[in-house]
Amino acid sequence: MALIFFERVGHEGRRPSPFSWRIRYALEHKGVDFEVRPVRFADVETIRALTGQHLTPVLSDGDHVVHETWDIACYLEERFPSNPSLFGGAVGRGMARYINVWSDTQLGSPLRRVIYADFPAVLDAEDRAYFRATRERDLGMTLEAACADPEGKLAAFQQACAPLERTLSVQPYICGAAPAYADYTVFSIFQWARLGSPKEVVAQGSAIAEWRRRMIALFGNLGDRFPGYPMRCETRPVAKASERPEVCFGSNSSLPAK
Ligand SMILES: N[C@@H](CCC(=O)N[C@@H](CS)C(=O)NCC(=O)O)C(=O)O
Repeated sequence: MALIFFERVGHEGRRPSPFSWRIRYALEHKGVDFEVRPVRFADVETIRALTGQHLTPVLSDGDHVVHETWDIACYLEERFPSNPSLFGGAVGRGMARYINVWSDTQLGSPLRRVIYADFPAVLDAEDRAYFRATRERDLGMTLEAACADPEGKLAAFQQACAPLERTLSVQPYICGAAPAYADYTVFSIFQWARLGSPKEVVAQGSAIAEWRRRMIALFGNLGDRFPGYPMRCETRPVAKASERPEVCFGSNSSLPAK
């Protein structure tokens, strides 16, 4: 029986969640078959009924259901020991856990303040009010206030990326010669930025930019499998201003959704 992967789906099939991306890459790395069940925030009762909590992604394997991305990665590693390893042994697993925590706290937190005001546009229309209300409650301010001073917020994020830039300037992947789970975790943060905002957060020509390009291309261009940030029409040539809706909801990704 195939594994079932419950992941957050956004507007027109977009995949906006960084947590889902790291597990998608892990599933491909392991080379296992899986079926996808896309869920919106509004489908929370499906997730609660399965796991007793509200966060996605969730992996279901017959009677066994796992949530929390770190636990899902560990489950995959133990369930498929003969498939390519996500961690490369016990030491690698310990290091990957640290990188997981580092990327969520040290990269994810400053990135929120760069992309959050742009993010509702990639969600299903029914989910936008929920996203805004819960995130503004957590931030204690509006999404727009949290993202004020965009240059300063971007500089703070790029400062947090300094150890990554230094590492990737001397080796192709965080895990060394080939990518593994620590790469997938960190890449998921950059994928969140790339698909959740029109802003470019990576400096052109940087080692991070090259690594991100290699990561997108893995597993048959997995990073581009779903639509990108909706293109703003004002960036396209349009004959008459009166024919120009504010947002086109086209895609800036090269490949159609699957
Ligand atoms: N620590 C969790 C975080 C998962 C998480 O935050 N998931 C988001 C993805 S959109 C979610 O489901 N949020 C639900 C909500 O905010 O109600 C993990 O690694 O799995």
